[in-house]
Amino acid sequence: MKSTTSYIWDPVEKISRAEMDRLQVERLRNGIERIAATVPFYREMPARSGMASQNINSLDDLRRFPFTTKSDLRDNYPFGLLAVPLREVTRVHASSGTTGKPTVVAYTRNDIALWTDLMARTYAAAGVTADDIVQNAYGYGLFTGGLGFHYGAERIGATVIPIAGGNTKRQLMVMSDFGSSVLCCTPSYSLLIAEVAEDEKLDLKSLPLRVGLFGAEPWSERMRAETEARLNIAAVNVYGLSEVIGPGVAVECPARQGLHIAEDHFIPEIIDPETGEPLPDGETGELVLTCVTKEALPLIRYRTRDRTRLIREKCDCGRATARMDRVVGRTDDMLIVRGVNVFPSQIETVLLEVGGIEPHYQIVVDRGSGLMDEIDVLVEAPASVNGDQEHFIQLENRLSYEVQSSLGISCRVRLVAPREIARSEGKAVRVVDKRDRG
Ligand code: DLL
Repeated sequence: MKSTTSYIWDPVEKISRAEMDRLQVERLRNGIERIAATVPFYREMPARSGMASQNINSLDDLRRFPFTTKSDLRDNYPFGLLAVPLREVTRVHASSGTTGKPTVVAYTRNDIALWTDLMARTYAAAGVTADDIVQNAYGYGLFTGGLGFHYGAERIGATVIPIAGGNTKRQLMVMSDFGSSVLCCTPSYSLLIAEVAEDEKLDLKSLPLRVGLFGAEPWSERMRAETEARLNIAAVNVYGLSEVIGPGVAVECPARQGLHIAEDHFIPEIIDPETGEPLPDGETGELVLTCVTKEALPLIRYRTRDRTRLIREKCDCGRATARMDRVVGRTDDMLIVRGVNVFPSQIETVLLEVGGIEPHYQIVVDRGSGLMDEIDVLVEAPASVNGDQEHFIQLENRLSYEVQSSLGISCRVRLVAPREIARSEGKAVRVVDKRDRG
């Protein structure tokens, strides 16, 4: 792994807990007042919760407000939750949902400036400077990844290559001819880039590439090790979601003890996804975020559906902001197989821990002949094992055993030939659930 020199972009990241609490309460009070005055959906909220903005004196008061969910956004599609007239909106983005219409999000000029600044913080935490050449392979368009990383790179003065995702051979040509030092894309796409580089006999280690800013999908610590080894870079975890702003909500510092949340703009809580009750710091549950400064689409207690935990101990890097642990999955990604909760990330960790495989896998759930749920994990064997039947079977048995022990239910790991699992240029599809399709 190459080293990077991380720095702090905005002094607000270092303010004391007490100062941050004060800032949050003040911003929350103003934010609630503005939202209640401008968004019909939220107008009734203070009355419903018995909580007028003047009475907000501590962060605990936030807990009295109801949650906002993805279906609230869907019900108010496309512009029903805006807190400003449409003529003040300078940009919209959207995230594609699994069900029909996308979720639309909007930004005023100030929101774009804020987002750009948060992305500058992100690059700074990853040690990216004006001397860097940033190859931005996130998708440009309605997805927030492309333009979010683009504006942030310009803000810190780096040279940005807006190459977008896909056309992997061209990515490699540009990387080597332009001398890109930073790669921005999903973690799964970075592995495809590494794979194509191997095919093309391009030695990534001979290139100036030194850091990757990866996010937009869950990835395990093991996957990070794999990525860092294959690309010979430091791989930094970046978190965000369109509804809240896009990438830039939280980023890792070199201490790698969680991702620092931009708490001066987004107030984090962790709740029990079943009961909605707040969980104490350190416990894993669903992350809920409240936007206190955004103008166009400020959401109160938005349920992200991402499972993580909050860490508030002081960090060695000098930032005083709360951190969230790496996302272990989404509450709606959780598979319930024969009554047991199964997280794809759990399977990923076991597979890569056993090792001796390619880091490409897919989890297939189906109803078996007895109508019992069955779970198959397809994982690619490296080319070296492919002809060696004995080794192949041994490895398969070992992987099945380890995954079963970790999940606590029977399941089959099946090794498949190299390249058999579809590659992704954006977010990888890790789970195929065939149970609902008749
Ligand atoms: O994925 C924003 C983004 C772009 C983040 C580029 C980082 C880098 P959406 O398409 O709305 O926005 O998807 C948001 O992706 O709720 C998480 O489930 C997942 N996600 C995002 N970052 C991470 C991460 C963008 N670092 C959803 N680790 C979120 C795990 C992540 N999951």
